[in-house]
Amino acid sequence: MNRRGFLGLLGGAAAVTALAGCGAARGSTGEELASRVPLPQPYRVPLPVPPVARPAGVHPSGAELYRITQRVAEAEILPGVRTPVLGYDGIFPGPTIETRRGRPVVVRHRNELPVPTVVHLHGGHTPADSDGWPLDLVLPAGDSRDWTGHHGMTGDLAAGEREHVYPTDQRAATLWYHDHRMDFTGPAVYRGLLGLHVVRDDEEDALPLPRGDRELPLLICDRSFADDGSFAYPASTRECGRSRASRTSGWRACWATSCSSTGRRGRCTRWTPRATGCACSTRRTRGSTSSC
Ligand SMILES: [Cu+2]
Repeated sequence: MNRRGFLGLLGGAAAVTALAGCGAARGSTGEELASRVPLPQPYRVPLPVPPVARPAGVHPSGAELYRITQRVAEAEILPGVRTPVLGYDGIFPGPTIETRRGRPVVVRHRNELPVPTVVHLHGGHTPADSDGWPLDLVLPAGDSRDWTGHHGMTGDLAAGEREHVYPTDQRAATLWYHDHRMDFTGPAVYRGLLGLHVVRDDEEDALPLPRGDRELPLLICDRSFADDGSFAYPASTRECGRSRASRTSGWRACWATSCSSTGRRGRCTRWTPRATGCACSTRRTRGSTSSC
């Protein structure tokens, strides 16, 4: 297979490998999850190039300051089809951050999603407290629920926002930032929480590489679409248990129920809702259960 054929296969979004995470998949790993909406012919949709983020100002440390708001939005990935996404600044992929070796940047992320998030800069040489350890949750802004039930461990919780300090003391590289929350990295990235972060340096400048309009960031990922245009994530419908809707902007967080009190013969007498952290599109999840 030549390179064009390989890219066409990946870019066509027709075949998706089932991803691990969020419980057992309905099928099995490696099974094709075909889209339920018609897909465009290969090479008929212009390559979307995410905007380059502009600094919001200067951080008190002197570093360039960027602000990104994570929110629910709709994207037109397939022509004429609206797809709900969890997006950095509401877009998929998120804005590209351009940095230069030796110039630190600070990225302040605000979480306006209905679920906690964690941001990790993949490939970044990052201090631990900015690196996005999976339990260093940024809780949804204004959300007072207890999200600390994961794994009996609690990380460094932040309410609504967190600053990530990137010293940018590393060679030129194309990095990417993405959600990194314990147990939910797969579905959160699938739903849109990813973006590019480019580091440049003098060594790269000296190479005869394409520049300006001829330098295109290329990010290859596969997605399957449900018949209503939403992303179809290959996960069990049982994972979220009985969902007790907490509707936020057309999405809801899911709740699993666990038994907190048992009576005779071990029968459960009291079920306690526990937030699992899934975010489900309500368009797909009317009824008593939700997929995550
Ligand atoms: Cu990563």
